[in-house]
Amino acid sequence: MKKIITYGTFDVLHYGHINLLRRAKELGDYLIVAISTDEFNAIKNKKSYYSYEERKLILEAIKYVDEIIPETNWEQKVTDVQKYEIDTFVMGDDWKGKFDFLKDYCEVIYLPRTEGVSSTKTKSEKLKV
Ligand code: C2G
Repeated sequence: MKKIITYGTFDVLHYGHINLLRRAKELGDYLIVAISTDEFNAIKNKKSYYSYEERKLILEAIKYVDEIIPETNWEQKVTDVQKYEIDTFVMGDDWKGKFDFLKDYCEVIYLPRTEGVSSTKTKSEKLKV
């Protein structure tokens, strides 16, 4: 069984996130998503509209997602890859190169981001229709 992992806040879920999750799942058989906790978001200087528990509840409903774990720090990726026997680490290419150190432990793939959508944009723009 080919296991994939990806990390993120996944706030105000949108089709950019869904494209990422679908493509990540297509790379293997089992997708683990490490969702940033509210405390780690503070470390990332990122605020989220939904709490960790709410973001987890939403992601659990996505058919591409097989398991959810908390992301509590920047350092956990190597141990996660070993602990969960991950074959492939996937992130959007806004992170291109940032996690290449994981290449010693698993395949590292950066996927093109979906243009034109972001949680920040969704939260700030006026309603269109
Ligand atoms: N994403 C995307 N297209 C968008 C927006 C986001 O492909 N229009 C991808 C991002 O590249 C990322 C994932 O969706 O791979 C989750 O995005 P965020 O919740 O913004 O994740 P981020 O805050 O970048 O956290 O340790 C890694 C960090 O936790 C990543």
